[in-house]
Amino acid sequence: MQRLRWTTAGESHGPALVGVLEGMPSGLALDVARVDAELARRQGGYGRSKRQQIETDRVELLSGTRGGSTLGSPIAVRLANKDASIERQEVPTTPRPGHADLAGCQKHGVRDPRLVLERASARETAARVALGAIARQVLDAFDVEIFAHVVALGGERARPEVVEAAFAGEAARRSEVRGASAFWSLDPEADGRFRARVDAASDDLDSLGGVFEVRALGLPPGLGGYARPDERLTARLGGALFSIPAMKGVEFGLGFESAERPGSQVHDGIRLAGDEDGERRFGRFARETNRAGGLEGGLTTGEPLVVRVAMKPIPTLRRGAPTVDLTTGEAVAAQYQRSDVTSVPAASVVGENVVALVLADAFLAKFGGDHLEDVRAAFEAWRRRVLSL
Ligand code: EPS
Repeated sequence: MQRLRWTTAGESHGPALVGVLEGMPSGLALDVARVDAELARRQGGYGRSKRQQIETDRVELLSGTRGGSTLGSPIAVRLANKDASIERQEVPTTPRPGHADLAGCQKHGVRDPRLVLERASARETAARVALGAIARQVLDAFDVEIFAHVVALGGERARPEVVEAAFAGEAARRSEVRGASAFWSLDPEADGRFRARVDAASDDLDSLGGVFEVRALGLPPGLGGYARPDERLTARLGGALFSIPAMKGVEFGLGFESAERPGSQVHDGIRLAGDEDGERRFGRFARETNRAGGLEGGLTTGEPLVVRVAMKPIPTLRRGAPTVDLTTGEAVAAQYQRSDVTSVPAASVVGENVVALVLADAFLAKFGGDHLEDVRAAFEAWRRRVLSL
């Protein structure tokens, strides 16, 4: 059962983006600076376009709070576009391969891709980040950490042992390492290689994709559901991640590699854990490994959620991609105004916050109540019962 509902509206060069989040409990003291920090991270990363120098995304809360705390009513947010030039934008008659331009024009029977691209633009993801950064504050109250980082860019990869070491360490430290990275990665050495790839692609008037990973630590087991197909967290997270523009692949844990191994090398052995495993395991059962990426049967296992997402290169190419002019039928190069060389770092921030929306929803579906204290009481009651099993 879904507890949270969210929607966004707004065009890339319209007056503003807006978002609405319904179903949050009352009594949650909202940290607005935390929302703005996520918006700033989304605007960052090496290889982004000049648009990000124009915008300073800040959330304006329109409803759902009083005195800084949630009321339990719908939370509406607004993000002003400084580049609100929608009426002055020229009509681009050359649809970009890889963008929604052509299929969108065919869908509506129009020859002006601007009627499509204004909404298909990934600018919309700013509103989703704002909603996710609000929703995740419920999970903050239960010490759930959701952390995304870039693991590959333009064919270069972060070193897995460096990434694992960062996750074995303190949360504050990994946040610091990522904060110092121009790519929101955990591997400073890889950043040098990423930068070289972006510079080369920029010189070639080209664009680059990559892979980011989202992990969620401290989730209780049993979130999600198996009774109805649409409760399965694997499906819900996959759907949410694929709803971010330009995402081409999502894998949990071992992902595609699990199709190549025998079962004995895929499934995570169950063991009884000692008390030293501490609070984060919520129970005595633990796993030898986490190849499943924290999900079995559409439910969280209590191990970290690990999901990787592949992003294709941005379709707007400075060199111009082959296309056809919609008005003349002439073979031409798609026009270029401005674009990112890569936005994988930004996409990782979007991924982190849409995962937060889905996980906050799953958490509230299990433990939800009207007030945050009701959520806490339900959670504690469940924890006492399950811990004593
Ligand atoms: C984006 C703002 C847009 C695009 C980008 C995302 O800015 P503009 O079109 O004004 O330069 O750069 O859009 C896309 C990647 C896309 O797919 O359309 C932003 O704020 O993220």
